[in-house]
Amino acid sequence: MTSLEDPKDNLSVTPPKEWAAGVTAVRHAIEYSLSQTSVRKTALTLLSLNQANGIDCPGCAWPEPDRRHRNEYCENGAKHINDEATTRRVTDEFFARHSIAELDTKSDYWLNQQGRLTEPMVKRPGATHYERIRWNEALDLIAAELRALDSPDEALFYTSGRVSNEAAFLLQLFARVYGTNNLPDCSNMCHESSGSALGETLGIGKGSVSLDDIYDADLIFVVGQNPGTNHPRMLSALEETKRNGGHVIAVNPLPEAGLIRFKNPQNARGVVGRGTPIADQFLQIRPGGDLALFQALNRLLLEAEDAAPGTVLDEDFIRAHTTGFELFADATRQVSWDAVLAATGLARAEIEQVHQRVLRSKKIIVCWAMGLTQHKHGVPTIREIVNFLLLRGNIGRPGAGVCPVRGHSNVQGDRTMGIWERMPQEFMDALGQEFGFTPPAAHGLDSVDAIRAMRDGRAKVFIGVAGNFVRATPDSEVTEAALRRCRLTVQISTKLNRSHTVCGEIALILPTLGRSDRDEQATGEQFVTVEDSMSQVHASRGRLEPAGPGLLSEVAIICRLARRTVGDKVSIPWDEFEDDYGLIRDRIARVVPGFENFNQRVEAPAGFRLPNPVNDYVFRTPSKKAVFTCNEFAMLEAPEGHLVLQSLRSHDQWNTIPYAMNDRYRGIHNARRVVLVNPADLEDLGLADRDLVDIISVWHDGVERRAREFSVVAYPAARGSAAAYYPETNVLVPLDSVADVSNTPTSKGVVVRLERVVATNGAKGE
Ligand SMILES: Nc1nc2c(c(=O)[nH]1)N[C@H]1C(S)=C(S)[C@@H](COP(=O)(O)OP(=O)(O)OC[C@H]3O[C@@H](n4cnc5c(=O)[nH]c(N)nc54)[C@H](O)[C@@H]3O)O[C@H]1N2
Ligand SMILES: Nc1nc2c(c(=O)[nH]1)N[C@H]1C(S)=C(S)[C@@H](COP(=O)(O)OP(=O)(O)OC[C@H]3O[C@@H](n4cnc5c(=O)[nH]c(N)nc54)[C@H](O)[C@@H]3O)O[C@H]1N2
Ligand code: SF4
Ligand SMILES: [Mo]
Repeated sequence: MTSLEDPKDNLSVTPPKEWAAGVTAVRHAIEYSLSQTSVRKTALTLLSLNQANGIDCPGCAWPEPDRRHRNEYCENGAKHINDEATTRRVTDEFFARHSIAELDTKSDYWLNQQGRLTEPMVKRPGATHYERIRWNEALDLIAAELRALDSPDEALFYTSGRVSNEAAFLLQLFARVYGTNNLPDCSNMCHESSGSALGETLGIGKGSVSLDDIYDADLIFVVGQNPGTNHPRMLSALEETKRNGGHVIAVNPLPEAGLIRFKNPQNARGVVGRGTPIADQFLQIRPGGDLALFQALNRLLLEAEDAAPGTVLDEDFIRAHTTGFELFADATRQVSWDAVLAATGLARAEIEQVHQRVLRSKKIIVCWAMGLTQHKHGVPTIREIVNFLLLRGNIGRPGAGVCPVRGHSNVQGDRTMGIWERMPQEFMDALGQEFGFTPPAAHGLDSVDAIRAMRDGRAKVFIGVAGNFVRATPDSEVTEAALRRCRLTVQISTKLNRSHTVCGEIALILPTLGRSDRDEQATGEQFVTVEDSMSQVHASRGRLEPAGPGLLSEVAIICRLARRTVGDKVSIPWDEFEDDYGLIRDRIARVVPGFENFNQRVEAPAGFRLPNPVNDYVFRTPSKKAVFTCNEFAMLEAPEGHLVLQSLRSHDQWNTIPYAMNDRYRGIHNARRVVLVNPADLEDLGLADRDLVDIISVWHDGVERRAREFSVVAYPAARGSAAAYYPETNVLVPLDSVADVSNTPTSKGVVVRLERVVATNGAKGE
C-alpha cells in the first residue's frame, strides 16, 4: 500500500460509504503508521498525541475537548503524525543519485514517501543536482542575496499553517525589520474569505464558538465541509450535540460519509452498532448555491416576522448591537424564488423545512470550510450567513455563533502572530515600539499577488517556511514558471515535495524539526505553542529523537538568518531567542493582545483561550456594531455541455501530499486521476462511467488549461457539478480567477468541459 514505487492508477470503485470512522479507521491508521515507522515509535507518538504535555496533532485545527480520552486522535491524525515520524531518510546520497529534472518527473506521493530531509542542500546556478552545503554557508548565501536586492519588496516570505506561534512571530518580525510586508501564507488559499467577511461584519476574523457551544447548540449547519475526512473528531462533537437534543443540517453537493452516519471508535456503540446518524437533513446543493440558500432563509425569516410581529426576529439584539438592518431587509425581501431554486438546485419545500427547524431553534451555529471560501462570491456568502445569525441574535450568546473550521493546526495562530500582508496599524505600532524600529507601511503581497510578482520579475527571492507553495497554488504551469524565474528559492521543510524540484536559479533546502521531534536548545528542551480553530492556545512538545543530527528548528533557522541579514540594522537578541523560546513568548505577550503572562498561562494543561470580543457583544467595526450587509445575488452557471468542477481532498492525503491512492469513504481505490460526475449529467454529455477524459477549464482569457487523462466515475454528485482531487487539478484554476475581496483562488468553482480521450473498450474516442 505504501510502496516506494511510483504508483500507476489502477482504479476500482465500490459504492460510497454511508458512515465514517469505526474500527476500520483505527486499522487503517495503524497500518499506515507501521509502514512508516516502528511499533515503539508508533506507540510513542500516538500515546502523546493531543495529550496535555504532549504533541499537538499536526493535522487539522479542530480543538481537543477538556475531558481528554486516552486516544484523543483520529485515523487521519495518526497518519499525519506518523508520516512525519517516518524512519525513512533523504540524505545527500539520494540527491547525488537523482537529478532535479528526474525528481521533477516523480509523483507528489513518491516524493513524500522518500522520508525526512536530513541535510541542508543547495542547487547552484546551472547545476543539475542538489549538493550538500554547511548551515553557515547556506545562511550566509541567503543573507547575501537578500541584502543585494534593490528593494526588500523583491523578497517573499511564505508560511504554511503548521508553523508554531514562536517561529511565525519571529518570521514576521524578521520580514518587517528587513523592510517588507510580503508575508503570503496558506490562509490566502484557505479561510481568507472567512477572515474578510467576519472582520467586516463582526470586527474579528475568527470563529466565535467553543466546543461547549457546539455541544449546547439546538441546530448546527455544516456547510461546504467534509468533516469525516478533514476534521474527523468534529464528528464526536456533533454526536454529543445530538445526544443533547440538537440537530444538524448538512449542505453539500456530495453526500459525504461522515455527515450521514458516524461510528465513534472511542465508544462501544460506535464499534459494534450502526453508529449515530449525524445529519437530520441533507441539502444537496449546487456548487456556489449557498449565498442564494441563506438569502432565501433570511427572506423567510423576515416574512415570518411580518406575519407574526415580535415573535421571530430578536429585535432587542438587532436594535442594540447591529447596523444596516433596514437596507438589508429591503434588499432581502426582493430575493426571487426562481433565482434561488436555479442557484441551489433545491426544492422550495426543502428550504422551507430548514426554515421550520430554524424557527424551533434558539441557539444556532453555522460551521463551514472550503466549500464556501473558495468561490468567487465566497465573501458575500459568509456575510449572508452572518446576516442569518444576526436576525435571531445568534451571535454572542452561548450555543450560538460562527464557526469557520480552520485547516492547518496553527493557521489561526500564525495570523494572530502577524503573518499577514496587511496587519492592522495597532499591531504594527506595538511591534515597532517593542523592538525599536518602524515597520514598513505599504501592504505586502498575498499568495496570488506573489505569483504575479515572480512571474513579472518584480519578486526575485522566495523563502517558504513549511508548506508546498508550488502545488498549493493555482494555475500550476504559470506558477511553476514564476518560481523558476526567481534568483533564489529557499524551502524550510521536513519532507521532500514539488517545491524542491521547481526552483529558482539558486535553490536551498533547509531541513527542519517537525512537531514530533524533541527540540533541544542551549537552555534545555523547548516547547512551542499553537492556537486551534476555537482560539485555544496551548503547548506542543516533541517527544522523538530528531530525524537527523543535522536538523535545526524553525526558530533557530529564522534567528540565524535574521541575525545575518538585519543584525546590523536593529538590535534584536536573535541568539537569545534561539536559546530560550520563553523569551520569544515574553515578547509576544507584550505585542499581541490576549497573550498577557503568556509563559505562565500556557503552563495550564489545556492552555488558555484568547478572548473573542464578539462574545461580550463588543464589535470592533467602525460603527462598533455588528453589520448587516446587502449582498447581490450571485450564482455559478456553466454553459450547456459544461460542468462546475471543485477540487477537493481525498481521505488519504494531507493537502498537497497523497499518502495513498485511495478515497475510502467515496469508494475510490488505487487511483487519484478520477472525476466524479452525476450519472444523469454523464448521459447528457454522452459519456459513460470509466471513460477516460481530459478536463479542460473554460475561462475568459481564452487560454486552454488541460488536466490530462482522468477516469470518469458515475457518482451521486449534485447535478451540473464535478469533483476531482487537488493538487492534480490546480492546473485548471486560472490565476486571475479569485474570490472578490479575499483574492482566494476559486478552487471550488471552475467551469470545465470533459473531452473523451479513449473509450473504455480501448477504441479511440472523439
Ligand atoms: N485528512 C485531511 N485533513 C485535512 C486536510 C487534508 O488535506 N487531509 N486539510 C486541512 C485543511 S488545510 C483544510 S482548509 C481543511 C479543509 O476541509 P474541507 O473544506 O472539508 O476540505 P475539502 O476536501 O476541500 O472539501 C470541501 C467540501 O465542501 C464541499 N463543497 C464544494 N463546493 C461546495 C459548495 O459550493 N457548497 C457547499 N455547501 N459545499 C461545497 C465539498 O463537496 C466537500 O465536502 O481540512 C484540513 N484537514
Ligand atoms: N485546488 C486546490 N488548491 C488548494 C486547496 C484546494 O482545496 N483546492 N486548498 C488550499 C488550502 S485550504 C491550503 S491550507 C493550502 C495548503 O498549502 P501548504 O500548507 O503550502 O501545503 P501542505 O501540503 O500542507 O505542505 C506540505 C509540506 O509542508 C512541509 N512540512 C510539514 N510539516 C512541517 C513542519 O513542521 N515544518 C516545516 N518547516 N515544514 C513542514 C513538508 O515538507 C510537506 O511536504 O493549499 C491550498 N490549495
Ligand atoms: S481531528 Fe484533526 S487535530 Fe484531531 S486528531 Fe484528527 S487530524 Fe488531528
Ligand atoms: Mo487550508
